[in-house]
Amino acid sequence: MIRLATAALLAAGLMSGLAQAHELRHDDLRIAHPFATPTPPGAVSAGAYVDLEVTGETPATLVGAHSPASEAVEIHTMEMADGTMRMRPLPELTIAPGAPVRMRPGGGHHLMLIELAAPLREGERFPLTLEFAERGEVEVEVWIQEASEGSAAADGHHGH
Ligand SMILES: [Cu+2]
Repeated sequence: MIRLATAALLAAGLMSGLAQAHELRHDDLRIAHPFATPTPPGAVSAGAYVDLEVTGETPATLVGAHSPASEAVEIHTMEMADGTMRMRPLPELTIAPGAPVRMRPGGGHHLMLIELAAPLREGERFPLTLEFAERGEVEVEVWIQEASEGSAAADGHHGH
C-alpha cells in the first residue's frame, strides 16, 4: 500500500516535471505544449499545434517550420469561406504582444505537416524547428496526443 502510494507520487512528480519541461522560452518568446494528433495509416498530412506568446514589446513573426516527421511544414489558417471551412497556407504568422496565438485542433491557425514520413502514433514524439524572423530557429518536441488530451494539456500551461 505504502509502496503504491509512493509510486503514484513519484509518477505525479515526474508528470508535472515533464509538463513543465514541455514549454520553453526563447528570449521574450514563450512556446508552450507543441502537440500533433495521431494519424490513420496512409494519411499524408497531419496538423500540429503550439502556443506562442511574446512577453516583451516586440512582435514575433513565425516565418516557417521544418521537421524530420514530414517533407514540409506549412503555416495554415482555417476559416469559413462561402459556407465551407477552408484551409489556406500563410506565408508568415505574427504574434503581437498581448495577443498570444493558441493553436487548437478544429479551426484557426495550425501547422500542417505535409507528406508524412510515417504515421503519427499516439504517445510518440518528434522534433520540430520553428523559424522566426530576427529571432532565429527554435527546436521543440512535439507530443503526439489525441485532440482533446493535447488541447487540455496546452490549456494547462496558462493560468485560467
Ligand atoms: Cu492545414
